[in-house]
Amino acid sequence: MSLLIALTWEPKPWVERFRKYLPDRDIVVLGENLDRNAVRYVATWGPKPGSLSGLPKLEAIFSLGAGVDHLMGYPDLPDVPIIRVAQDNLTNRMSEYVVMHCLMYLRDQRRYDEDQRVKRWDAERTPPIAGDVRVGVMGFGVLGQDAARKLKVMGFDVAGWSRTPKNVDGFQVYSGEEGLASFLNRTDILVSLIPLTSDTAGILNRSLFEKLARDGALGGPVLINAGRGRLQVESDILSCLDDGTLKAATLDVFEVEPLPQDSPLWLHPRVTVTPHNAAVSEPEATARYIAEQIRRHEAGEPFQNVVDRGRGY
Ligand code: NDP
Ligand code: OXD
Repeated sequence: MSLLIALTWEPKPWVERFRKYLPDRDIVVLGENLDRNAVRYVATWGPKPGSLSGLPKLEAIFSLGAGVDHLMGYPDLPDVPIIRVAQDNLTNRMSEYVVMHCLMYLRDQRRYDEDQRVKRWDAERTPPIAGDVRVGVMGFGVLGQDAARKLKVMGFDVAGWSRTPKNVDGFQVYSGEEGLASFLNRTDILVSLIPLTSDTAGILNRSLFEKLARDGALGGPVLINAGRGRLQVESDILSCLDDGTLKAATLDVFEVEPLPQDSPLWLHPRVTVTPHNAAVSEPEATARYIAEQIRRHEAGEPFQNVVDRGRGY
């Protein structure tokens, strides 16, 4: 029985790691001589249309990332459980990214970078402390809650927003449409960690930015989007930066990736661009996690982190 790797990335590191953690299985890559009847599991990211069909013994599909929007619109998606990545290696990377960018805004680091470039010694400014800054984490799941806990250790005043109501020790969690305006109204730094679904596409738009707090210690609201690019309306981000509705933005994800060369986001003085690598799926940790899910399944235990197809995440 085999595990099929269906990827748009270089498969070699994945093949090596899956062979290490599943030594008794055939690890096959799509495109190689493939016995479709032998495939029991698929590990995939952005599979080409048709590549997941005609696998009669398939028992599960593993997304190689935390997000599954790359699978949700997939034609003829086999009716087997879809399991997403939720493990510490990826979660810690995301929290590092979120905490770092919140601290950069707190301490106005981009401005000091510029001062250094022009050899300007400006010791007059006193930045706020973290406790003066309200961070709103939009999407209070695995990644959002871990980032929130680590932001709180730094002293930030953190709240969350999720689809359904939840009690999370130490945090005020707003939920649903009815909680959104109050959540935004108390937010100086908006951190987006929600999945891309039919409900969330385009949610990061002018109308939402206009509801962010205008009385904060940073002198204007800031957006950090490390969720998905199609959550954001880039023309709205640009116009909101121009008219002061937003003070700055850190974007790891974009409507079109790689970010096109002619995008004004690249050179905008108040935009920080990173190449969708806030939290990469590292092959070693991800293969270990998937091997453990297969072990659980074959021992009669339930898979963990199964995607709800109805919700789309
Ligand atoms: P989870 O499923 O654990 O959490 C998702 C959260 O979003 C939940 O709190 C959920 O609410 C909330 N949510 C979903 N839909 C809505 C909605 N319509 N309104 C309000 N809240 C909503 O996912 P993860 O935390 O593991 O990952 C989040 C996303 O991060 C991924 O889907 C992916 O897109 C992105 N990501 C980006 C990476 C990068 O490198 N840039 C790396 C990894 C992930 P509820 O709790 O009620 O279900
Ligand atoms: C993910 C990602 O969803 O890397 O894991 O974007």
